[in-house]
Amino acid sequence: MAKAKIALIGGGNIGGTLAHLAALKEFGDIVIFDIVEGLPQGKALDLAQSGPVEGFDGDFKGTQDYKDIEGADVVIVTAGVPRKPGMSRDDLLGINLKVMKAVGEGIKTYAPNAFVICITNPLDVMVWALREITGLSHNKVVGMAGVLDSSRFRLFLANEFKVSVEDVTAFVLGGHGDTMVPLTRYSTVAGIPVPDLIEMGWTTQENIDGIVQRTRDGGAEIVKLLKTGSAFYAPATSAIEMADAYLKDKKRVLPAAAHLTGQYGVNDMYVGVPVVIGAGGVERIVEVSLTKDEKAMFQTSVDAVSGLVDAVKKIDQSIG
Ligand code: A3D
Repeated sequence: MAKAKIALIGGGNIGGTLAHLAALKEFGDIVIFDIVEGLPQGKALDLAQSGPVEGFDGDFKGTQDYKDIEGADVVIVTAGVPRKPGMSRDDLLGINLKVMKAVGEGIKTYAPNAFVICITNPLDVMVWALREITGLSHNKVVGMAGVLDSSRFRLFLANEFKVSVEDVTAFVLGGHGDTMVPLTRYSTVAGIPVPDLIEMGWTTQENIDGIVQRTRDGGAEIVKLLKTGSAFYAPATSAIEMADAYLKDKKRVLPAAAHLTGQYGVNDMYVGVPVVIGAGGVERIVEVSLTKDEKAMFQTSVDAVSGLVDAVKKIDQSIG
């Protein structure tokens, strides 16, 4: 059976970590594309040299030529610029849009059958633009943010309850930004919803409000500490979970920035919602009922994404 081919567009902090994780999981052959000469080649060679110790085989290639991504089964896009302290994700719009144009053309030409996972910020609008540029079907282009945001939420809840992160599930809706909507009602410890845990005296509403806010600010907290870039371990592992669901047709239910066609009252936009990921890409959108307050928070988040989509259409009239 032919091995799968994974193309990583962008070989920086997240791209390098993605390559390492994909190799350890033996996903298949790995191509790292980056515009900085030598960088992807160096990382690919270094990675190949860890194979004999770890026991993985495969082809690892660094490149500046899109032809090398030809026939990729999965493409994960991190190309672009990350945030510096004081910057919002939206400040990256203009510069990363130009990057998406180049990347999108490359994917359209050489990997039109791939499952494409976008990580570049500002996420919800970049994945929308990337889909427009590639012309791929909407179910094959998805954005990674929800797995990361809910992983942060799970960690903070596990710490609060002093239980294993494995027993905490969390639910995050909306755009990847300060307006994201962590939903406590659908977040649980071993199936017990957070509001019940408050009633049981495990925590207080005040502590949960603090955790929700910390989740919303999760990326900024790390940018402030690192000073020269943004989070990369957790973002990479989150995208790998999505790629794994696709490659193994696992039908995982994961939060992701997916293209909505009326669900949650949203049309032709990418916003974070629960989806089912399997061999068909995004196979289903899971639409849960929301309370009036949750709907209002979700709408604020959708409006923020919609404003960025309009800005993109203004910057580049060939998109959208
Ligand atoms: P970084 O380490 O700077 O890597 C980005 C790489 O992209 C660099 O090696 C660049 O040389 C390369 N690059 C720039 N332009 C191009 C191009 N036209 N074609 C190919 N490669 C190019 O950043 P990073 O890996 O830390 O972050 C990458 C992106 O992910 C940024 O936009 C971050 O804001 C974003 N990010 C998103 C999340 C989400 O949860 C959505 C989390 C963390 C970071």
